[in-house]
Amino acid sequence: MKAMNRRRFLKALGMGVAAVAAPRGLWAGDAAKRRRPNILFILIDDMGWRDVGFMGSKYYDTPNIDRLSRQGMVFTRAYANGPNCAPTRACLMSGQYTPRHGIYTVGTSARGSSRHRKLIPIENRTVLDTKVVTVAERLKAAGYVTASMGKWHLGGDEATKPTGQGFDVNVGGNTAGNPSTYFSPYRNRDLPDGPKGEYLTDRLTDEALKFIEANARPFDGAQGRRPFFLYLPHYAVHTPIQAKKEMIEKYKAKPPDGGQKNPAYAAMIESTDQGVGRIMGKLDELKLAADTVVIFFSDNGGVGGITDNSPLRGAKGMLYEGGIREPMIVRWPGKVKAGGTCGAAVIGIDFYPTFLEIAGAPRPEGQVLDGVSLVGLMTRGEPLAERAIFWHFPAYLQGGGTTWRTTPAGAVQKGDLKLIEFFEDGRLELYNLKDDLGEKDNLAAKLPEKARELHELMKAWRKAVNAPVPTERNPDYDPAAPAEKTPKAKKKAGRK
Ligand SMILES: [Ca+2]
Repeated sequence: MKAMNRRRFLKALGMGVAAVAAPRGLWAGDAAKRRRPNILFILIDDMGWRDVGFMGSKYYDTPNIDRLSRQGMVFTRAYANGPNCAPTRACLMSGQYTPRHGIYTVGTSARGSSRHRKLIPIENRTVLDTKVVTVAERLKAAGYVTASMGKWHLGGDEATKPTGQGFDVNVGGNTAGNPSTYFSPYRNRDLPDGPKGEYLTDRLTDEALKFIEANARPFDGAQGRRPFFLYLPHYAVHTPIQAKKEMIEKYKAKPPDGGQKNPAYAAMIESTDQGVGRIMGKLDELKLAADTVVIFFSDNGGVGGITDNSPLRGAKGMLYEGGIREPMIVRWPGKVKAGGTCGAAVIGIDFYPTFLEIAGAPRPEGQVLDGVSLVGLMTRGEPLAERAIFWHFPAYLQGGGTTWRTTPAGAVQKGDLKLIEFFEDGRLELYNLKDDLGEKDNLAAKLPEKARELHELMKAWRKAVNAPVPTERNPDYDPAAPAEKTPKAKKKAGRK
């Protein structure tokens, strides 16, 4: 892909170079165009599916996010494109599955001890190519004011930071996958320090409030109004687990909810929740709530050992549901049913075409978008066309109390069924998520035809998107090598 011209590449795949579509239905005409809503995309880092009150946590207090969930629609089957940070973000920004941009994981794909790796993993990219037309670039071209506030994780030089990839404003985003510290001084070259001891989550909220105020322009006739796209990828609730002291004390006194019992992590969630509350309050105060689509989402599953994703199996770093299923809310007053729930399978790459439709913006010329717009589903309850969704993770991730969180793997989900293929030995696991949300009962041997059908589907998809599967044996591999020591593995796992 790197060495090949993009157009030729797409053409070779028969995926076509889409014609530039005219702005779509919602906002045809100048008057209507002035009513295009703002888009506020709140992305939490490492927040698990059940790490919020509205998804059933009895330990974490999230009254503001819970209120947002009642004012909007909750998606119960929303997926991240990756089981960890960078791939999910690259997919959100590009609208493309991981094999198209090559960001499969965080850092190197060869993590953990080489003696334990049977295969040479596929090389990973860590920077989103500037040739990719990001969703921010499309929205900016369509007249939106764009800002990214928080973690970027897709590049750190001038060309590849948010300001090089379509954002007018960047607060704190670069290559960093986590803050050095949550308390000022931050040691972040893209975020001027605040007063000593200022808390990062509060600071990002303050910056978001300032941006919203500065861009709260009224409808102004012929000039039109410039709506905003505010991408708010909080560093929270990623490690280091650091929170405000007084809030930690509150959770120390609270009974745990299963494996949800870490007071400092709970306090990080509560600070994030307070931020959401303050921002919603600002939208109300400025009378912008009706003109702002708010999306709440997370980038991967909750971290094993820090939180508890049950009833889902697994955690961050795995293709089991606990690694990829996310809490998700869409609030759009008057358009999306308040208090609604949607069980359709949706995934990160769907946001790009969704935002374009909301903005009436054309799709990028010559760039495949792998997702589908959710506007019809959200606003009119129109079911999505039947489709399969895919994950491709040809990399190793160590840690989590065992040697591996995952070895190289791929997954496909269609209807109620999900198939995972582990590339080291070709092992297949088939689950029926409707009957077995916890992925306890591997049906691959019981339903071989179904397993085969999904496997063929996944192989055809891999061919179509040119997804490389690792096959080369690793000469360092030693089946007799002792397992990694758990404490070290855990420490490493927590870092990314
Ligand atoms: Ca993450």
